[in-house]
Amino acid sequence: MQIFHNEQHHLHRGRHEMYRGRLVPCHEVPDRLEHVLAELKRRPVGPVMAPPEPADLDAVLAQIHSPRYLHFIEHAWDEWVALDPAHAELDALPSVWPGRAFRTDVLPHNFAARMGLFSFDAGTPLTAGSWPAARGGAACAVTAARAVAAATRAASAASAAAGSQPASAFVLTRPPGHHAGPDFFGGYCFLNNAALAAQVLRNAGLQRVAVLDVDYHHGNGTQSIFYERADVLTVSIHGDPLTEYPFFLGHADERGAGEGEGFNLNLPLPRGTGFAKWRAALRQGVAEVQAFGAQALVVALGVDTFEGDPISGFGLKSADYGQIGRDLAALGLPTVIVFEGGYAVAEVGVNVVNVLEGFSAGG
Ligand code: OKP
Ligand code: ZN
Repeated sequence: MQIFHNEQHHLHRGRHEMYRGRLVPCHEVPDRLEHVLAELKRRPVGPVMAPPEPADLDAVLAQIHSPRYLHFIEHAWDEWVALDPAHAELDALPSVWPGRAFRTDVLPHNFAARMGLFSFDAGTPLTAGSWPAARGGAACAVTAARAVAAATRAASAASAAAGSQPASAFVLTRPPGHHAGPDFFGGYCFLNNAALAAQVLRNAGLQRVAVLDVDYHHGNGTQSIFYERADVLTVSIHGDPLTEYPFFLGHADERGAGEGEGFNLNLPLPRGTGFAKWRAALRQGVAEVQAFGAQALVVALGVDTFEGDPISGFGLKSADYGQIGRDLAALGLPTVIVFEGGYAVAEVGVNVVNVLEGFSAGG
């Protein structure tokens, strides 16, 4: 398995997120990724590379995100500092949003208004390095998907030796991506890395691509991006939005719309769910991917399903992650695994590499 490491990740370093009336330190910290890197040094599962940015990255970003969103997010930090030089020492956080019955077609001139227009929570600070960090992650996702597609083409041209494993790659990046939608940031996410990987696999000629999201939180951004498309199946296993973030999407009755009808599956589980019930949901998700006839798989891999996660509510143990890797490998598909959540910082490396090791051993 090739590993694509976003070396710009540390440029995104949020100070605070709004929580219950206070600004509290961010959970989504650079150390999360450093723990994965350290564990990959102890237990290498493949070469770690830091790829250059693809020349056509902007064109790929434009396939997933709207032009006015991309323009805003690229220039937001400079606008924020231009408002007041003192802002250089502060994070930008939204505080006003267009609720129901407001207009979203008119682009306000006011900066705070545009922060709200393009976001859905006050937990996602925009900092000096948010754009280069998110862009570096997108570059890794695009490059990883292209590497998997190229290896898949090469293997099918050589009519793949029996027993050889399908191509796979891991995108080691932060900030995460699965909450970022066509034109909004939130849930610590700015650019949707998993959606970009899926789109690149489609661009490379793989006809049906599945995104399987195993992060604790519903992948609302990915769902929204592909909700009306039949060529990308989206499946998410997550804490029930009745009680869990992001609250306003992720219910079982959301099955897709228009041409995408039947191509979204949500598997919400109650807070407190342990591995046996969680794995039963994974089996259901895997069966859906098989029934869809996926030719490639993108896994949105959050390890915030861990029992020790400070902001989540499932009970998975470190040893369970190896089994998840084996269950995913059993699909036998070309696969791009994208790092999402996981906030028990010291255990994030072990849990992620357990998945990758299980994946490499399984199949
Ligand atoms: C990101 B990922 C809002 C804070 C709520 C946000 C959780 C984002 C999780 N003030 N927490 O899916 O791991
Ligand atoms: Zn999460």
